[in-house]
Amino acid sequence: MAVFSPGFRGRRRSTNPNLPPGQYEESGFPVLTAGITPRIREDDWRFTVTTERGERREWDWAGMQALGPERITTDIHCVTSWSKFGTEWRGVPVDRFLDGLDTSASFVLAGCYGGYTTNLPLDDVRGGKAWVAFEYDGQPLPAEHGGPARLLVPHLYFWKSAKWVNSLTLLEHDRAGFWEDLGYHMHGDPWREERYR
Ligand SMILES: Nc1nc2c(c(=O)[nH]1)N[C@H]1C(S)=C(S)[C@@H](COP(=O)(O)O)O[C@H]1N2
Ligand SMILES: [Mo]
Repeated sequence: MAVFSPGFRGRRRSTNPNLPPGQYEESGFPVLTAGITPRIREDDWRFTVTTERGERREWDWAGMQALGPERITTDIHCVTSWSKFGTEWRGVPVDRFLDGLDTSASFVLAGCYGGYTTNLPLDDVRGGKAWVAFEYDGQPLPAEHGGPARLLVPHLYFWKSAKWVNSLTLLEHDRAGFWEDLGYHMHGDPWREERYR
């Protein structure tokens, strides 16, 4: 006999080809934060990129906006197994921040107001695959979702999309970020279920 308790949400294998293995479709937008929510005013916001050789660039809010934001519509996938389809964002492609930089780095460590970090292969944030996003659903990005600006890397599990992002450090060798240091995957491709290691 099959027994379902009233609160049980069946996690049947989905027939939706856009749903990675082990994920279910979420209609809300859960907030997942390890620690406090930093409150950063746009006027105080700064974003730096530092190469493996120590070359450093910095943008303020206006400078970031001048780089040419674009609209993004994308699915997102959290390692805790929710996926959300068709989310709408506005943000600056990470490529714009890297343009003309002299680097032979293969990895990047994203840093945030509040101290969170996450590591990614550089190729996963180049080529139009990642953004510094500052609008969600046509509105300024709410603080609990990483406003005023967060990294958006939708093709990887959402823990790679660092909220309140304020730096990218280019690295020759991969270095574990906050969750990666606690056992999460160094890469995090939801289609390969790269959840933990
Ligand atoms: N700075 C910061 N970024 C973060 C986190 C965090 O705790 N701090 N959590 C990560 C995790 S585990 C997830 S699933 C997503 C959640 O984003 P959301 O709260 O907008 O849904 O943010 C990621 N980025
Ligand atoms: Mo997460």
